[in-house]
Amino acid sequence: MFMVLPLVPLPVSVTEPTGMLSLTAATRIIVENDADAAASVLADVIAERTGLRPAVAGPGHDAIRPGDIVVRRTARQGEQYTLHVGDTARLEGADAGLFYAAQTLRQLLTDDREGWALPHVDIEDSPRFSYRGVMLDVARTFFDVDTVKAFIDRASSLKFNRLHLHLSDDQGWRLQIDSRPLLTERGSTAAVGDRPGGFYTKDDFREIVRYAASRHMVVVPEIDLPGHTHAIGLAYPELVEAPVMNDGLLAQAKELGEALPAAGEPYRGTGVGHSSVKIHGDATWDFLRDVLTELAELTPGPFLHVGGDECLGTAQADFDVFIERVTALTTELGKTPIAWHEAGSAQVAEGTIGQYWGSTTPAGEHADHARRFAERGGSVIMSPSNTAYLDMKYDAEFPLGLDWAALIDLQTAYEWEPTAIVDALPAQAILGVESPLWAETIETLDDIDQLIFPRVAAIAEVAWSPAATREWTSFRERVGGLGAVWDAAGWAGHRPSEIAWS
Ligand code: TNX
Repeated sequence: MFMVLPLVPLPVSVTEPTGMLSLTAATRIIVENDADAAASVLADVIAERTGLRPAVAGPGHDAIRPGDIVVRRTARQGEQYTLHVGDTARLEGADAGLFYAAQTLRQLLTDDREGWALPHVDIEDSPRFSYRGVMLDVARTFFDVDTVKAFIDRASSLKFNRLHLHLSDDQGWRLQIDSRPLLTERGSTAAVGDRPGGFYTKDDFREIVRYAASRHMVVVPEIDLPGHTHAIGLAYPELVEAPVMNDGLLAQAKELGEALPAAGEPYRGTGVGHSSVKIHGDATWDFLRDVLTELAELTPGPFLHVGGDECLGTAQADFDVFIERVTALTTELGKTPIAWHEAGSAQVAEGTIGQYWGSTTPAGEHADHARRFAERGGSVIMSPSNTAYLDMKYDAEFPLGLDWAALIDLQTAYEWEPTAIVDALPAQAILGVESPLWAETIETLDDIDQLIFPRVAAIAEVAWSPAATREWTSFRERVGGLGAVWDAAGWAGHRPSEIAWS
């Protein structure tokens, strides 16, 4: 008689519901052992969905009563949690685990004829992969701090724990750097088309980092190098090569119907691969040391992403020299470098993480490049562009998005297995999964929602849930039940008609 519980990502174990716990005006949240942060998240999500705001009772509270929700911080490690719902509800875990328990409870809230309730269940849960990322391209479109926070809210509700920010590209440089003030003064003014430019001050960036941390997301900042660097040239022309022109790039410009990038002028097109910093110049390396030092200081998380993609006019030997040196520099600054998989052609610094963005059927040298990171003691994040790219269209008619990698409907976003893409890459060398949202075709938070919902939920399950339990027919029922959760949060997005939405 019970509906399928709309839990996404599917927890490791969930018992069959046996009864209901009613939520009433008397429902309290009891906080034990400094679980205040999770308790307040829980109060917020319950109020958002039900209109009932439970009182929060801390140390010295009176006896626990039936109907209370107990949030208890335990010595358990990391992201695992348990959630019991019977006469009372009980959430247990460390800080991140409790946050995830609250997100799971949010999905369990149900409005039956008698009012709001939670089904009696026992849930034990922990993630499959430690790296569960989403990426936002703030270079092609500059998204303000509030929009980034909104993106964090959406991703963290599905238990993503990494926020990769693509902070620089040909169209714009988006982060204040004190030692190189012209980067933002001259390099941040443009974006794609007639969109406004913009950049984050250091305080803006710290605020994003703080907010992300409060939702258990680690910020992974990316400075894309050595290509995607036209905006650097607006500020410091001596550091960059003249725009590259070859047959491939000419054909690309023709297909896009766009003008070619011109030295010293902002680039507002969507082409890729024309630009590079001067790989052998000392001035370039002084610049990179200064920029990456400031970025490392601003970034509490362990990762710095140094790009490495689509250097279509750069000689292989020069590219390899650059990657070897920039990953070594990043390591020297105390951070773990991440680079797009092309960087696997080079002797990356030991421990460098590769981000694979090829197809689920690797072409050319893509698989070799991905394996290289594991051979060098690193690991790989899987972002296959034909299943995990949130900027691809759902279908040919969809008004937003690109289609160069694939059309990605919800089932396509769901039915892929991160360990089955690159042959002979050991399963333990797969650090996790990331879903990038490139911003050539999107301008607003509503556009973001259109492309991420519901596919981001499919990716969340790929990243979190045990492989053996993943099943499309189960997912499609459960995700449909999330429509009401997203509506209550004000997250619109796309609701494909093949799903029965609540
Ligand atoms: C490829 S995938 C890019 C980006 C574009 C994206 C658009 C990758 C590492 N680079 O420069 O924005 O396609 O889908």
